[in-house]
Amino acid sequence: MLTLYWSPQTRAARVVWMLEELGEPYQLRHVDIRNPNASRSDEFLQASPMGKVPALVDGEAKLSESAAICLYLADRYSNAKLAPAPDDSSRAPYLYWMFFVPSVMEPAFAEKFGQTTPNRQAHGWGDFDSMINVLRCGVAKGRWLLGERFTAADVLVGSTAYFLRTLDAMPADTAIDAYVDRCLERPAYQRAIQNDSDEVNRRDLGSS
Ligand SMILES: N[C@@H](CCC(=O)N[C@@H](CS)C(=O)NCC(=O)O)C(=O)O
Repeated sequence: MLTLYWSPQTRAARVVWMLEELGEPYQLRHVDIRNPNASRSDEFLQASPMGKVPALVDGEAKLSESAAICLYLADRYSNAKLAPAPDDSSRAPYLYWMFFVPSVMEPAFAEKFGQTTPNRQAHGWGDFDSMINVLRCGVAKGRWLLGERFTAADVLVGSTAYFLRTLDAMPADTAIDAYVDRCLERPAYQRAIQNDSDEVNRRDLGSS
């Protein structure tokens, strides 16, 4: 059984969506990240040396970083067809979007809302407005980032865009709004969002 180290209302929600899309059985292990003095299990820290959620344990495989986890799961559980095969040319845009979230979306967002000075040429993520423009073009091409095919890249990009929307940090944009709405229509995403709020209310899971 897959184990996801998780905390409510965090980036772990992305991986819950991914797991729901896969349809593989999994269990959540709560990590009390809001209490720095709470103990952390050895297994959690082996999977997540930074002590952050999400972290995944799948037998001998242990890893953290939400993008790495989604890449791992899509390849490891390939029956769900959430990743193009290495010899498929659409693997190239797939990888681009998988890396776009941690390499561009996240730092551009942190820069803008941390009110630090943008430097489009020097910073690897460009700046927030450039990031939004690239995202707008990417989601305007088809139903999903790779056209008709939904992949793990949509889990990462869609959940991050939705997160920005919930913070009122996403500029109004017809194409991005419609894309996020399409993501929200997916039953797996609805289950993941529901689970997150159920667990917020219950808080009865085992701790790390
Ligand atoms: N780059 C990481 C970021 C993970 C992250 O920052 N997680 C936050 C919650 S959203 C966390 O665990 N914070 C607690 C801490 O740093 O102690 C990823 O994408 O998984």
